[in-house]
Amino acid sequence: MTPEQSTQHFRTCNLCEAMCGLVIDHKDGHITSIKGDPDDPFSKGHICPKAVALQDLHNDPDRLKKPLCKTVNGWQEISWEEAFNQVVRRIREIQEKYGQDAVSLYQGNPSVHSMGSMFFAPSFARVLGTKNKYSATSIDQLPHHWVAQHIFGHMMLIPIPDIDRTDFFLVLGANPMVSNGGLMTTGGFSGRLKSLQARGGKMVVIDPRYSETAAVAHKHFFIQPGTDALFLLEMIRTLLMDGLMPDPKLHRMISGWDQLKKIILDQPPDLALPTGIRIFEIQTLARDFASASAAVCYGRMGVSTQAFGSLCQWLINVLNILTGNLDRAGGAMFTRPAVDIVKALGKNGTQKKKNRWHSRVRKLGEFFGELPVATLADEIIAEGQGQIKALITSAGNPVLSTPNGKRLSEALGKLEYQVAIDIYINETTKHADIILPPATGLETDHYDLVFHNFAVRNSVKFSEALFSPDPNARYDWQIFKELTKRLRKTPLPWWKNALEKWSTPKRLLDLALRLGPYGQIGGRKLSGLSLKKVQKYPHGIDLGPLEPSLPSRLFTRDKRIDLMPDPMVYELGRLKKFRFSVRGSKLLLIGRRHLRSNNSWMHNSLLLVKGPNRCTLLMHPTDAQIRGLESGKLVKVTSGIGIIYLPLQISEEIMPGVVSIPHGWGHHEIPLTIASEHPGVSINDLTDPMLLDQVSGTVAFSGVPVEVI
Ligand SMILES: Nc1nc2c(c(=O)[nH]1)N[C@H]1C(S)=C(S)[C@@H](COP(=O)(O)OP(=O)(O)OC[C@H]3O[C@@H](n4cnc5c(=O)[nH]c(N)nc54)[C@H](O)[C@@H]3O)O[C@H]1N2
Ligand SMILES: Nc1nc2c(c(=O)[nH]1)N[C@H]1C(S)=C(S)[C@@H](COP(=O)(O)OP(=O)(O)OC[C@H]3O[C@@H](n4cnc5c(=O)[nH]c(N)nc54)[C@H](O)[C@@H]3O)O[C@H]1N2
Ligand code: SF4
Ligand SMILES: [Mo]
Repeated sequence: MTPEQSTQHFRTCNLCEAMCGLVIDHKDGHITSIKGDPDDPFSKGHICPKAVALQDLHNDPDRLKKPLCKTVNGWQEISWEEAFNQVVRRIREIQEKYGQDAVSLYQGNPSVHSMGSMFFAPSFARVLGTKNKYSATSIDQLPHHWVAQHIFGHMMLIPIPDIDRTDFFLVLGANPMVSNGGLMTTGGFSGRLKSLQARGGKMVVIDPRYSETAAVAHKHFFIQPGTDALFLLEMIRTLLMDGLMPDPKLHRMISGWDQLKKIILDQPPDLALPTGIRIFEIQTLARDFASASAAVCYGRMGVSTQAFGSLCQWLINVLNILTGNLDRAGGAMFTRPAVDIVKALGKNGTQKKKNRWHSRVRKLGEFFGELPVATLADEIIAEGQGQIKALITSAGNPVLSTPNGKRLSEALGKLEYQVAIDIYINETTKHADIILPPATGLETDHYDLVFHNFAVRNSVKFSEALFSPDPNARYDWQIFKELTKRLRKTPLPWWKNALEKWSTPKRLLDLALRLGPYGQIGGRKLSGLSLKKVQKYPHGIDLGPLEPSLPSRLFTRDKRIDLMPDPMVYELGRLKKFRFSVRGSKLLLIGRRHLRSNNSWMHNSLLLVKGPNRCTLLMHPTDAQIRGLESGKLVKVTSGIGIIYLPLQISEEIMPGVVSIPHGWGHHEIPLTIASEHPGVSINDLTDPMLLDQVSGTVAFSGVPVEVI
């Protein structure tokens, strides 16, 4: 295609954490192709099918463009002015009648992929002033934050695997060949893995399923769901028995070593039996890991969202630290992004006083102002002082994404008022009284404020909006800004008012880049970064590999890494009891992600849902045979929470005793044309809100006991 016929647009895909660069050809407002951008220095041409579906999202006739209000005659379009007036009036009424905390807020995953939401939602949350704040964090990466806060002193100081330089990549409970990495922004995991293998490096995968990542690994071990802490403890115990001492450079930077050594050496030698992996295999793996010239252990959803999520993430860090692999090339390293959230948050990323408040019903502790979403339904249902009467969801679908979603769906019916800031009428937003739909996707300027902080290489890129939104549309940030202004009780001082008027995502980003570590104001170089400068590089700018940064980057008071936080002692005790718990005849349920799904919300694209039904129960042939079950037939799956029916898929890729169902399905009674033709069922009608990683309050999705007939 010649340039006269078509125009090219370069941007970063905002759908998952991978930050892939895209080349979009378009003509007269129509997209003619979406491909990976080979000139993007970070992702080097990588793309997945979801990015191609960005055009379906853009053109989707079911996507909302104007505020909708629920009336006795069904949904009716209203003006933004009416919508803002209504929301502000109702929120005020409810807070005046029942108190500030009666209004709750839930922020979902796409919030973090939106620069506008990242800049403007926090002020909105502040004016709401509610203690009932929830997000997808407590069904996802919360254990990483918990551990980062406790050992490095800052909840965002999370080390990232330097996969471009490692020789030994040990992966627990992650499937980056499909997910493209979580808290490891890779922009093309498969290419990076090929380079790792080409230089003689190894990847070893620990997973109850022979996943797409296991299939390309040097070695894969099946593990009993929820037993990773025992596996990690045995790795560390082996190395300590061998006389491993912390690297001298790191020794000066750690505290708690003696206590850690004692507690781990006190563990019994048959500790790891429940994992199902032979102990000598774990010991060999530990020695291989420790003797590699650079090694890194990495664990994601499968180890975070289990009953010992924080313990696992702590042990992963301990293993990396003790083997000298923290803060060195090829190990686990901290990033130096152009907008550095760790620095920007500063002391606000450090919570001195823990659990400043608790949830009313289950007494679960807050963490950085948020309560665990596993208890949102309880807070809506249980009557009494402090009960939630109104809910605002923004970019979230908790009915499909949180445990016992069915109960939450029923609870939403009890609310006096529900607002959804969302682009679709879906399983959660259909219960709302009003929906405020933002302009999104290709209509937005994009900068990954969060994911550059978790990327395997430092880089910077800004993407302009490709299409202008409908003239009447509002962006998320405009919605938040307007609601914040109208809800504020006391007027701002003149200068704050002026600042608020001046602020737009672009202006704030420019300021953040200038103040950042490569910036014109804060940086070393006078010719440093500003938005204008970044805009001159539509493919992005490479800022180099990750660099050692300790101890200066630590936020602990004594500038040491706290190897042995107190709650972990308690968790080790709890783990001991768990080892002896009897599992009985139940199967253990785990999840699974597919390349053509994006949590719950991209199933209205035909490109992504066509082909055989993916929402199946995966079961090992032996388990199917024992139960007399046949592939393709509907089976009944029962947990302590609920019952669902779905087709059976028999495969040796899942270990005996374990079954798997993908999440994000269950599109019933919603007006999304394509999604409702491919409904599937929701795994979260089986998962249990009472099963938590107790220290952080994160949901244990992995290892839910179920029966199948
Ligand atoms: N059983 C089980 N449950 C899980 C998981 C699992 O592995 N197993 N994974 C968990 C994880 S990791 C996550 S992150 C959560 C996700 O859980 P949620 O964040 O609650 O849900 P999503 O499916 O991401 O839904 C995103 C919503 O945002 C809307 N949206 C999309 N773009 C925009 C936008 O630009 N602005 C606004 N305002 N809205 C937008 C979509 O329409 C959709 O309603 O699910 C979790 N749930
Ligand atoms: N295509 C696609 N990509 C995505 C998403 C998506 O929905 N679709 N979602 C994005 C989001 S929000 C996130 S948070 C990331 C998540 O990224 P990942 O964590 O890489 O994704 P998962 O597929 O959930 O991987 C979890 C793995 O853990 C295994 N597992 C389950 N239980 C256990 C256990 O007890 N122990 C061990 N060792 N393993 C276990 C599962 O079999 C699975 O292979 O992916 C992101 N990328
Ligand atoms: S891997 Fe993620 S960022 Fe890359 S193209 Fe796919 S959805 Fe977009
Ligand atoms: Mo996630």
